[in-house]
Amino acid sequence: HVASSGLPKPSFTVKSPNVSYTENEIKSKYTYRTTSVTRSADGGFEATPKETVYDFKVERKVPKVGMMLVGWGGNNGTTVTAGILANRRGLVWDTREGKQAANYYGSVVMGSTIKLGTDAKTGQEINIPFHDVLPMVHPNDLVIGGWDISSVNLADSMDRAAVLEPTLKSLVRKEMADMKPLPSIYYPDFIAANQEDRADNVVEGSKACWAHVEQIRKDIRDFKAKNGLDKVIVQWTANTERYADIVEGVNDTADNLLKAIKSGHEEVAPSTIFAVACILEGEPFINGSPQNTFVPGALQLAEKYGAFIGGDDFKSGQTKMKSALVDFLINAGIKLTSIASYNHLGNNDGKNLSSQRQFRSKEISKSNVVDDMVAANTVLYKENEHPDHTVVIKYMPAVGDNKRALDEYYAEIFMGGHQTISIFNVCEDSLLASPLIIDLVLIAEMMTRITWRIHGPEGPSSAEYKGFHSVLSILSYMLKAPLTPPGTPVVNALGKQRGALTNIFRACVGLEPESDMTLEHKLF
Ligand code: NAI
Ligand code: DG6
Repeated sequence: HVASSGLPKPSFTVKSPNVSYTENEIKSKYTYRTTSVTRSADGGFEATPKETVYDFKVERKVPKVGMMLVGWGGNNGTTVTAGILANRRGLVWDTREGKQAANYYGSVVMGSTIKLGTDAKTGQEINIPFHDVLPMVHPNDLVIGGWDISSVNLADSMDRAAVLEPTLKSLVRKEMADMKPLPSIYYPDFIAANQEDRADNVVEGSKACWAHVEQIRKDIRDFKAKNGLDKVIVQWTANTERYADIVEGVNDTADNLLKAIKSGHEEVAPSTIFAVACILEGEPFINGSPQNTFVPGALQLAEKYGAFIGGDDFKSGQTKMKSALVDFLINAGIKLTSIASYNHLGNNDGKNLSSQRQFRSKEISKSNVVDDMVAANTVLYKENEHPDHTVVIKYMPAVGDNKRALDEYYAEIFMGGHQTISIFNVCEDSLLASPLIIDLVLIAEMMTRITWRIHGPEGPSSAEYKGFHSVLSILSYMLKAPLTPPGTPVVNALGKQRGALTNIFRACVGLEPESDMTLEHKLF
């Protein structure tokens, strides 16, 4: 839908004195209602409803956006690229099950809907595509590029990944063969030694230096200029790195981190070099792997520059299931007592994770994902009580990208009984991760066009609007170990994460959060 102004035509408009549309902006005055709780002298709680009024402003012009992937030649990088090309060209290919058309299944933005409201005549729900709530970029329009330590072109690396059907690959091969990853930053100590034979496309130097930051900044600028882009979102989908040690005077503050890079300190990871380059360049950077790319100094730097960052580690199959199932069990009043999570996979990610230090990064991100749900239920769990939780990953080359995840959830039910849930989940790793890569880009980009200010009783608090906090915790739904602004809670529960995402988008067009009360169907 394109309006006469050339801007995308909204699929709905909000009729409210609090919402206004101009050619370039949607403005809303939104009352955020929360409950403030204090402890009273008798040990009880006192709950006070609280209201804060915000003005939100959304830029309507959809920019031309580039998506640059670090690890472009990997399984995720090649799969998401081929998927976007196939969608852009509306491809249909033969499979042994019949014809298959390109789609964006698995993307919240492209594949799910949001309830807009209730039909005034019939009382039935009206749902609209998530993508239509705000003026978002369409993934078909993304210009794709990136870096890899392997020089193999995208067509050949798509073959190496062994994810897509040959019939689809043949349709995108020509275009992908022309795509060649830029040389990348390679510090061998950070990824598994078994990756060394891929590293034939590297920028000179095997430890941090300022020239590396400059090189990445230049790559981003050149990519923008060459493709006439308004902005670029950079995403780390390269190998999982080991954790960087947090060392006082090295990576604990923004200034120290910059100094450490300049002096060639060995505790700076390639992913942190990319993060710093993006922060200084003012382009959003998202970490799709589990390592601690965002050392305290990098976080501080992002805040200082007001640059958007998000992470860590795509939440695709096993963990997504866990963050939905555990949310259900604990909210059902069932006392989960243990989770045993095992998986084996045979792709290059699995090979890299067969090395202990890289596995440890993944083990951490996979292990903390139920903490918030457990802590919230003070009826079932005492303070500091947790279900047992173990995470095992094994490399099994034969199964390739088709990860097998086996989970056993063991729980205590009524009167000392037990419920055991066993799940066998075949997670086609890169096909589950690719739509998340797209969602992260689209949502992060959208967040660069939303600004806010307080609207007090006397009117707006300032003439200026400002952006959201640099740490985009709104991306949590797609991530296993969501990064949040320092000192703020981490939410892993899938339902809550989706609620935050959809309700913030609704607020930007002046709509109330979706409460699911449906009183209109209960009180008449
Ligand atoms: P992959 O091993 O197929 O691809 C990684 C690519 O990164 C390789 O092509 C490698 O050459 C490249 N690389 C390594 N170090 C680099 C550097 N410093 N700069 C540029 N390129 C570099 O792995 P895959 O399956 O694509 O996964 C990518 C990352 O995403 C891994 O860290 C994985 O743990 C993470 N992840 C994957 C999920 C999935 O479901 N596929 C879900 C959650 C996280
Ligand atoms: C094995 O766990 C390898 C990992 O890289 C995962 O495939 C990836 O992190 C996805 O994990 P999950 O738990 O979201 O399926």
